[in-house]
Amino acid sequence: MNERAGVRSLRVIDSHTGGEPTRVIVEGGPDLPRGSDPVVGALLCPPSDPSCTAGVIFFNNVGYLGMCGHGTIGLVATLSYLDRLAPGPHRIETPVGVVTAELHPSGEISVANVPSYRHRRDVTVEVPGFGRVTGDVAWGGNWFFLVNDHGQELRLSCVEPLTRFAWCIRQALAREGVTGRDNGEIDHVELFGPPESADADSRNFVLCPGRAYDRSPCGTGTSAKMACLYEDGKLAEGRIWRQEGIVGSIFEGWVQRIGGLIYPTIRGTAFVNSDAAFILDERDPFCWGIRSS
Ligand code: PYC
Repeated sequence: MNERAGVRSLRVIDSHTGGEPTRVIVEGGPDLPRGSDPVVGALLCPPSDPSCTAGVIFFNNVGYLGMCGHGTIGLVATLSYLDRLAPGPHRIETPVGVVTAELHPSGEISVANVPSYRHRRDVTVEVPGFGRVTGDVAWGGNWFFLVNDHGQELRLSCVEPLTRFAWCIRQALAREGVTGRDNGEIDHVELFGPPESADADSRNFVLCPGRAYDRSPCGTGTSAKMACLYEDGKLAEGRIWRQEGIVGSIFEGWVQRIGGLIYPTIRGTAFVNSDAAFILDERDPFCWGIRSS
């Protein structure tokens, strides 16, 4: 709490993982923080499981995320910057389960994600203005609709039309009652195409729940993709999959099968790029952001 009456501050540390921003609230976090469109927030919480280094709730402008791959990489880079985390593996509690993040001597961070799987294959929806679109419903810590066949160009200069297209798909899924398991809302749409880099296996465009696009290759989306590839016999256990995102950054990933479940791991790098304090002045009517009615 700041010295001045009615004014409090919260400390945030920003990083980006392959271009996608993460803002970790390291001090002064409220119960339900305001969110941002492109920036994924990460509220640090004490873990309920004592074997975990930290608990975290990822959130954006419309709600919270089950898990966030790029955000977990950003969180680990932030905790390392604060000298709160040593190299090696760390269990991190998320709303959808415990993941294990490892800070490697190279500075890269890998995240062994929650089990991932395809829920429905080849689901076709009618997308007004675009026609019939077919994709798979898969879980990678969030629900995704994965589309290979779409006729769109996955270039950064096309993010406006890509956003419109993916948003129309999301609305069509909702209209036609297509959901994940237990009626889980499909709030991420992922389009795939050929990579630009000779080092990558695939390129993607991922639309996030608040209509922002993921600047990184999306850790949970890459997990969902790898689970589908494994189920199709197109990705062997332990084989590296290199997923390029829309800005050209790459996550490496692989899957392991344990006890009949598919566990994806993704690996990437995050850079801390600010260490700031927010001022929350109770006289400021917008100190918690602007709410739409
Ligand atoms: O990396 O899993 C991810 C993610 C989800 C939403 C934005 N990034």
